[in-house]
Amino acid sequence: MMMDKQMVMEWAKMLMSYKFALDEINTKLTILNEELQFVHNYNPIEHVKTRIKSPESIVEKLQRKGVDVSKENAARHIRDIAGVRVICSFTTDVYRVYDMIQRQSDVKVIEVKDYIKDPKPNGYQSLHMIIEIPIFLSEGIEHVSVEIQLRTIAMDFWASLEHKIYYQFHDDMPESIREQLKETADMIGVLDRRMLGLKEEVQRFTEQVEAKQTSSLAM
Ligand code: 0O2
Repeated sequence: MMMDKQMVMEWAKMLMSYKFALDEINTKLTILNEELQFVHNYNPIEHVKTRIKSPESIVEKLQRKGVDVSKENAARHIRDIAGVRVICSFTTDVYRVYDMIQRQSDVKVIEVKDYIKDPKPNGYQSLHMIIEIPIFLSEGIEHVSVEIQLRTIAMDFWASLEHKIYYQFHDDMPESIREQLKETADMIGVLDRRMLGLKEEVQRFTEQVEAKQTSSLAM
């Protein structure tokens, strides 16, 4: 599709709004992480990645959906133009961060897909939320949608490898590779549960030691 100068300007302006929405989400996540670090000496977020979909992949996705290519249709039909990936250590952190985001009064949750509770048939696990947030521009408020993917480090490891393999084969993935990906995804689930169990055991141990120290000080 050829874009004239006016269209290029309009698309650039639209993408700028999505960039501002990502900036807002990034700030929200940084505040939560820093506050939790300060108050509880614990940060649930390992790291955050953001990306804006390129105009080429927006056009490709619109065409795949059989929708006319326009700025308005992009905003209406593609809800992951702005994407945020939040990587946490444990599944409990994933739900904790999810809960803290959805409770913020300027965040409107449009849709939630829990692929941790119900993984995709290929084994993919992540918690997806589509939200809408207001951004305050010179001429007024714009409500912008953002896709937030929350997952553990282990889930992220699996998903990045699977993504690369998928792009190599698309729908012609050899059955043995498909099976191994599913098996490794199941192993990721087991690993995440073991790591969480370990973390909880360490926590109980630390609490017991602290309780002993407090009672011996009181004597
Ligand atoms: P990219 O290149 O990461 O942006 P929709 O976006 O609503 O039209 P869908 O499939 O209903 O499509 O949405 P869903 O299930 O919420 O998935 C959206 C995004 O999640 C994908 O974006 C991927 O980033 C990720 N995802 C979903 N399924 C898989 C999977 O099986 N493996 C991996 N590695 N990632 C997955 P895009 O636009 O497809 O890709």
